[in-house]
Amino acid sequence: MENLEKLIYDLYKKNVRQCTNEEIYNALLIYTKNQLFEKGYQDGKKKIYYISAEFLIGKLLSNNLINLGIYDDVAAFLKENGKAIADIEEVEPEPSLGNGGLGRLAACFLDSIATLGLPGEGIGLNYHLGLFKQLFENRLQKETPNPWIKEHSWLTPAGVSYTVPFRGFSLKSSLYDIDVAGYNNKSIHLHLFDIDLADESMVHDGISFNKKDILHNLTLFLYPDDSDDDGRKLRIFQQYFMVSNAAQFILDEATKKGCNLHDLADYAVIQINDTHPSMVIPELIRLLTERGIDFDEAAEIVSKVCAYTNHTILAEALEKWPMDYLLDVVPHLVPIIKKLDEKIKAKYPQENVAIIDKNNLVHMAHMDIHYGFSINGVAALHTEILKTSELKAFYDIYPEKFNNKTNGITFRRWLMHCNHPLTDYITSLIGDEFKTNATALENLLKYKDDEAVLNKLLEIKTEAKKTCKEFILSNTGVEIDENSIYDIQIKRLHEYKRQQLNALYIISKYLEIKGGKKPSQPVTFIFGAKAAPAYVIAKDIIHLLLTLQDLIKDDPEVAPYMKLVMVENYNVSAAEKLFPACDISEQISLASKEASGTGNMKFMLNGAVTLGTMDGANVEISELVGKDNIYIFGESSEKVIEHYEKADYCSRDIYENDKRIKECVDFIVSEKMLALGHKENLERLHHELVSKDWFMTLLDFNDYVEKKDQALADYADRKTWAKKMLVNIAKAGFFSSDRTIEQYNNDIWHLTPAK
Ligand code: Z16
Repeated sequence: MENLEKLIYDLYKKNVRQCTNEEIYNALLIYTKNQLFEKGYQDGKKKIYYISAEFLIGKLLSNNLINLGIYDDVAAFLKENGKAIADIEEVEPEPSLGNGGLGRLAACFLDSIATLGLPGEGIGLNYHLGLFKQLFENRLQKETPNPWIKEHSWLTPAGVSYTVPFRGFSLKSSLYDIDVAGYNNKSIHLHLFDIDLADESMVHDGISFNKKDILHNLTLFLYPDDSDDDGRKLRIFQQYFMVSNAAQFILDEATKKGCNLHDLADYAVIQINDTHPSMVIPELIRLLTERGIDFDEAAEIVSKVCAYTNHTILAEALEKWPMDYLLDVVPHLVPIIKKLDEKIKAKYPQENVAIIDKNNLVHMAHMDIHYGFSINGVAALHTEILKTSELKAFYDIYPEKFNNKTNGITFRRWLMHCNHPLTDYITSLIGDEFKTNATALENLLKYKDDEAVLNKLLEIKTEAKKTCKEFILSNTGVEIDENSIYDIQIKRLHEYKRQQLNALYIISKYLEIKGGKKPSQPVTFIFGAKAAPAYVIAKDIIHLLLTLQDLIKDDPEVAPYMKLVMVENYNVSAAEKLFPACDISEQISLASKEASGTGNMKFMLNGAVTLGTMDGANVEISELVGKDNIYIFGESSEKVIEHYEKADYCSRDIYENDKRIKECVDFIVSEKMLALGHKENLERLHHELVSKDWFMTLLDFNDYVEKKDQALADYADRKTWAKKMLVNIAKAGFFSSDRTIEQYNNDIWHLTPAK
């Protein structure tokens, strides 16, 4: 640590003790970037280019120190000098370059690609103001910009620039790189393309800005509001800017290594993350034909390079661009897309597999499937649903292209970084093999009846709950009880994820307590969620939660038995404080709707027990831990799909025929609630639940209450509960993103690891 000490002195002419946390952070940033540079980068003939509109990387300092193997030394050095690394971490701004699961998955994947020594790169956009920062005002979500690029940051200008043509003008790009350290291995790059003229000063009134001023707004925000035409078009501008830069970059790199373009597939494989980067297909074809390759061969080459990952079956998330928009933004791609479509129509005349449909909409996923060599879903159930229902017509044509890659999470961030006490304890029991071979966690199973071990796990959990309590106090102003059960639902706010089901349960408990039935153990219900700015009902659900939070907190009859807290601006940093503290993990999406989920894995790894539906990766979790170590409820995905096919679900019938359900739903618009909350929001939500309830909340309510009551009751038997915790941790190894990436490499990418 002498060179760190020297660097700090050179920078500030002070010793560590006299420096502010900001100064130490900046010095550590420079120091860490140097270390990463010195360690070097992975390279190889063939590379994976993971193109994604989102990389939700979180703060990087601690993670980089861990992966460089110097975290303990740096922490000890700071401590000797009267500083705490946790306080230094607070200085780092969190980039919000993603919405949720998909963006965080991309970040976990980069960590695993680097750790496994695979030559690869991430390619995306450098959004200056990120997604948005969530504020609560008047018990409503308010959006504000999240500027994260300070004078010193993890970005390094790469000195690379391309010209990207749009209709009537072109834009010059600049590339910025972020190093992603492998654990005990070299680094890879995250390449973020930007424009030089991005003008943050054009943002006013929260996050509104002139959506037509592309020259200045292109990289300001991630996914601006897509509820109006300008917003949707801006998204096409962003997507094309991203993939044109990516395509030019990839061809450049390959050519430099001796590729003659005919053999591009020996140099590059592109993973298309959801349909956001799909225009890379026609763009690569355009560039190849410009370089003298004929159209049919270009299409064939690209089909050997591109692979597509599907992350959802929700219709509104499957992109279909109106041809007019494409003509308006990227007219030079239109003849290419039309030719690709004609080739398909000649072979497969059925309407449901066309790229361009009869309404002149371009189906991006269809283009990916026809002109890519692999399509994968992100959990076993999800891939099955793709094959048998959502994309059945394609599976019938190309069964060999379909494969499953169940998602994973990096244990470096989601255990070693966010939960040092648990990591150290596991290491003391089974050594540190699990850090590079996650399935070694199963060695913990031999302690499942060891009372000392079980007690220690409970002790570690209680400590984590105390730490989390401090975070919650500073974030929400609410003091929670560390001896209560922590029941947590943290994820984007969406009706299919059913935060409203959780809210209805809380209402039912509230009414029980008011009726004199006191629970034996206090419970804290914790939420964290951002809603899309234009998603009205999602914002109404936030309002319901914030109103309930105050109603309960200020009711002396109820407050001793339960609390509800909603964390403001839920993000990766907040997540790191919440996962270690959780007892009950809420994974309650309507079966068939959550492609995988990854929060479910983070909770399990940190010793929480899942309360969930048979959806996404919950299915695989339940198979691994067995029925004694998970609480499953709700209608099956087959039945749910059948309800949609027959259109026979009627929430009003349930509401009118079940007294308890009616009482809970009506409580949303009760006098007590209306006295605190806004009539418009609460009535709209009530109406939605009674007359539509598209995601079948009421259908699963009774089963949910039963299983949740059971879980809360079981918690009292501390030893049996601790055993459930241990089994969950021990079985989490399968969900390491190292396993996922190894499967991507074996089945799709075929790269040679550097190690
Ligand atoms: C997203 O986060 C996901 C899917 C999608 O189409 C778009 C976005 Cl921004 C999520 C899925 O909802 C989730 O189930 C999955 O675990 C995650 O992607 C990663 O695959």
